[in-house]
Amino acid sequence: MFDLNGIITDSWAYHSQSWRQIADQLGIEWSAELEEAIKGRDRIDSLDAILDSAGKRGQYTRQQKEALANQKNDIYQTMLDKMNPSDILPGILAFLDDLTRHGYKMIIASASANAPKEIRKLKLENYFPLIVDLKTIKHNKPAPDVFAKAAEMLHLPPEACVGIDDGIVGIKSINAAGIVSIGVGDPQILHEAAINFERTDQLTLANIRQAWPK
Ligand code: B16
Ligand code: MG
Repeated sequence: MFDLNGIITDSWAYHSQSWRQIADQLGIEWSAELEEAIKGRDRIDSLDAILDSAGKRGQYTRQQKEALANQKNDIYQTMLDKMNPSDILPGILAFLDDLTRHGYKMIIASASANAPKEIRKLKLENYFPLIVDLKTIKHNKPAPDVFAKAAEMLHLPPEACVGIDDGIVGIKSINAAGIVSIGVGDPQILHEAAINFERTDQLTLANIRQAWPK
């Protein structure tokens, strides 16, 4: 089970740039902590985290927040138009090919409503005919719903699955679903992951087998 942004492609950088523009517009200072806090969170939760960082959540009505979230998505969609297969992160295609050769089932478990469009842009539909539809779940990451739904769609029990994510909220979601978690990124930040790699090109079956929790 694959998270999308930060694992398959680097569109996390686009998300972060888009939110930064909104934060600037609202006069809210950007920080590394804020960036980490919103990584992998859905759109409204991300906006709430940005407003909370400046104690401003109460100053905005639901309609105003929806307008800001839509504005962020418009900025993001413009960046997305340029996305193409060269945006796939290092080692991912080789890993997907290896998993396919070994008969593993694969699915996208992303918090992003833009996931189907991104998979088409990256030309990865053949690997990922299955993408969790966010309309079918109640709570986004860090709740277990996205990964639990992914297991259901694969017709597998959670303990037969492995989830890969670059965000702490994603790792929490995988763990809460009873699935073995692989974090890709800073091991101090992703310390709740069962297995950790710093970069996507370290994602290989051999490395995973070697790091498998005893
Ligand atoms: P959208 P992932 C997440 O995708 C991103 O990491 C996060 O930054 C973004 O806010 C969220 O999707 C929602 O995205 O605004 O496109 O619906 O990492 O779960 O693949
Ligand atoms: Mg991610």
